[in-house]
Amino acid sequence: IGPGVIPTGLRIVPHGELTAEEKAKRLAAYAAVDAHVKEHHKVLGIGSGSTVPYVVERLCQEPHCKANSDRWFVPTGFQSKELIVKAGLNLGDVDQFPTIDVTIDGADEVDDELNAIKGGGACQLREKVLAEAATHFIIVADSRKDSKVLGTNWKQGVPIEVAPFAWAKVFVNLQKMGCEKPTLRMGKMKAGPVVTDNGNFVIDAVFSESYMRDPAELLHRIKMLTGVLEVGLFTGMAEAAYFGAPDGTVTCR
Ligand code: ABF
Repeated sequence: IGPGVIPTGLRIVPHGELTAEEKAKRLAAYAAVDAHVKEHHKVLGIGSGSTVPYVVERLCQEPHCKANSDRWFVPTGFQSKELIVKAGLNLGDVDQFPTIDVTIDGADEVDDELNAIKGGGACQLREKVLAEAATHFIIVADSRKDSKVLGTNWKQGVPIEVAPFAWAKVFVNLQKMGCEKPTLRMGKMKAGPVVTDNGNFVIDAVFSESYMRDPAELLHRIKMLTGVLEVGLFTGMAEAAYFGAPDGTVTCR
C-alpha cells in the first residue's frame, strides 16, 4: 500500500481455496458476465454483496475492461466502489451515466418470476437506481436464494430505507398495514441503528405469505408511506438470474 492509499481491509475475492459456496457464487457471476456483457457495453453497474466480487474478477480478465479503456463502472455503494477502485477500473457515478448498459447485482432471494428481495446489505436505494437505469439488469446468486415465493428462505423481512426522523411513524404504519414484525436494523454492537450510504435508517419488515405472494402490490403500498425512500422489493426488473450450485452447475432463469 503506497502513500495516500487508505487500507480498508476489503479484498476483491477471498484468498486461498474457495469453499463450495464461494465456488457456486463465482460460477453464477462468471456465467452472467459471459452471457450479458458485450464488448460494446461502455457503462456497467456493479452491485453489492459477496457474489459481486466475482463479477469484477471476471470483468478484469477481459483486456478491454481495464482502466484507461473507454468502459466505466458505476457502484451501488461503498463496497462496490472499493471493488472498482481496487481493481483499477474507471469509476463513474449515476449523475455522469444516467443510462447504464448492464447492471449485475446480488440478491437475498429471487422468486419464480424474477422478483427479488434485496437490501440485506442496506444498499437497496442505490441498487434500485442502478437496476432501473440499466438496459439489462441481471442477478447473480447461489442456489439458496432461488425460491418459489419471496420470504420462504429470507426470514429477515423486506428491507425498507427510511428517513431517520420518520422511522417511528413508518414503523407504526407498517404494523397497521399488517406487518407481523417490523424491526429497526441495528449495528453490530447494537449501539445505534445501521446508517445507509445515504444517511438513512433501515426497517426490516416481515410480512406473511399472503402479502409476499403479490410483491408488486406490497411494494406499492409500502412505497406510498411518507418517509419511505425505497423498498427492497425488486419487481419486474430483472431480465435474468443466475444461480450457482455447490455441485458445479449454474441455473439461469
Ligand atoms: C446485495 O447484496 C443486496 O441487495 C443483497 O442484500 C446482498 C446479497 O449478497 P450476497 O451475494 O452476499 O448474498 O446484492
